[in-house]
Amino acid sequence: ELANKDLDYDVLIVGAGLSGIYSLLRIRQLGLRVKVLEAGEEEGGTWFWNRYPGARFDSESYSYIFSFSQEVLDEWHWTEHFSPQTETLKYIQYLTTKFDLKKDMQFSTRIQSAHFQTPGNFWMLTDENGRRYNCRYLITCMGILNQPTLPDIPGVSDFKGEAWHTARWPANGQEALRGKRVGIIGTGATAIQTIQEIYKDVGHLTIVQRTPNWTAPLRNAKIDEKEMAEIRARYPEIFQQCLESYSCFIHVTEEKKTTDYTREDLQARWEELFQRPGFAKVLGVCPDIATDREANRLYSEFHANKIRQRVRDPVVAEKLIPKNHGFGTRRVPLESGYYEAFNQPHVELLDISDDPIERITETGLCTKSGIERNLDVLIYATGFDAVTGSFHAVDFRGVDGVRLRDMWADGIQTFLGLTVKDFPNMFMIMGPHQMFGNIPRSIEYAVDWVADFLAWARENNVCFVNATQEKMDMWYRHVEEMGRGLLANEVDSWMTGVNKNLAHKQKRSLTRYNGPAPGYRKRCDEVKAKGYSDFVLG
Ligand code: NA7
Repeated sequence: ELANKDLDYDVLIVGAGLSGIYSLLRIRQLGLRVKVLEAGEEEGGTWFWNRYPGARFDSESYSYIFSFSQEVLDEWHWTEHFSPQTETLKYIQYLTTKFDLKKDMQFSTRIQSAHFQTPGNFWMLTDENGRRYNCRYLITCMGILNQPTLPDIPGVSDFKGEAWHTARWPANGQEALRGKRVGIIGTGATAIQTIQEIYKDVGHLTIVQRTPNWTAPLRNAKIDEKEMAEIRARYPEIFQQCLESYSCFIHVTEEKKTTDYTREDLQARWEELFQRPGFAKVLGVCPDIATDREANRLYSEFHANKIRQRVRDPVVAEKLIPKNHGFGTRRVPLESGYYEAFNQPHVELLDISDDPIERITETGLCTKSGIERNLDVLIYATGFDAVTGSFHAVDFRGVDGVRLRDMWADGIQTFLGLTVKDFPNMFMIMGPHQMFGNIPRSIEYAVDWVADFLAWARENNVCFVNATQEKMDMWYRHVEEMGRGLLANEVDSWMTGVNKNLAHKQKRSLTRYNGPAPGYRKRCDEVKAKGYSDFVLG
């Protein structure tokens, strides 16, 4: 057994996004020797990398941030109900300065491997320059959407114009688009936010859509000093509401069923929700929208009609209406003028659902049937190798050299979404099968849980913790059971582990915990209350 003092650090944290920042704060409070290793040149994670125009919260700013510090809540002024990326990044930088976090952060350090060492029971990390770091405990804070994927189409590297993925938006990006012939591939959450901004600047925009997405109005607004003071006074109430709700958002879900309403009452109710800002129209409806095909069909039709009312060309409108998945069965992004973009003469919808792109050429793209588009700039809004991608990008090896990639080859296995058997002393913040929903709320809970464990371990002279196969199997069954009946789990998306662009085969697998957040926390609290006896301790 190697003594703690012989190791470089007690705790290493990989990633300086919101998870890494809060982990660092909590671990530091325990008086442990800790360091954050971050691939980017600065802190911010998701909000550092995703700088495309229009990037912003879809959740109310004041509910989608940290609650742990009263001082921060008192000091910080959100200027918009749905914070743009620039403001969120400023908030993160303000936290880093306020708590003097940079002295324990090392940037431009991309971890390539993490190997658990026996004997000695410690982690050895190696960065891409070959530098090594060892520690007793490893906390992964790598984010759920941090490995951008390009489309698996021949010729991606042939294109001679400028091209980039939205998560790698260049500093001069918006300038480079001005007056140009631009193509954007993808119509997911990122694309929708991007399109509604860039169409105003470009000469011509071709929007390449393989699958339309449901989306609904965000209804953002500024927050002045007076309103911010009111919000500050309501913080306890806001966080309490988040704590009690299914996925930690402030919107209150109906208790009734869709069929409890008459058609007229339903329309009036939906119309009222539609006018509200944020996720009210996703989370404020009767919960059977998520499970009952007929309820979902009715609500989808309500939204389809909204699209028909906004898009002038009826042929384009029909193409923008999803036919193969219902409202809310994929993550519903919120928009501000997305549909109106399609009413502009210089904006074209290229529907490739029946006519896929055959290749990217030197000058643009070409579909199977021979449709060609010449482009100056090509934007890939093609999503991420989500949730497990950040783990696959690192060579994780546990006890006896077992690879995490192999462990998850037939489906994700974790205990509580926080630990994996044979990857001892490793904790995942926002790992797979963890509660996502309102991510900052989930981060705070997960980090507190891990910090509590570390404090307990020190008091009890424990320096080895390993999950068991039995508990992982139990958790897997529980995750599956919680996801049963949800229409979302029948649909291909990053929530169901589907990304057709990946070179490696990935089995379809639920990536997140689908049950209610209070239930998730109860289970994790119970493990703690039992003195962590579900784990092998040493
Ligand atoms: P998403 O939601 O995964 O969307 C990716 C989009 O790119 C989606 O419309 C895809 O179509 C499209 N795509 C991907 N590959 C291709 C190829 N090869 N050809 C054509 N179209 C393609 O990623 P986002 O970045 O928008 O959002 C991710 C999350 O970030 C989001 O849920 C928010 O929580 C924040 P498909 O639907 O696969 O047919």
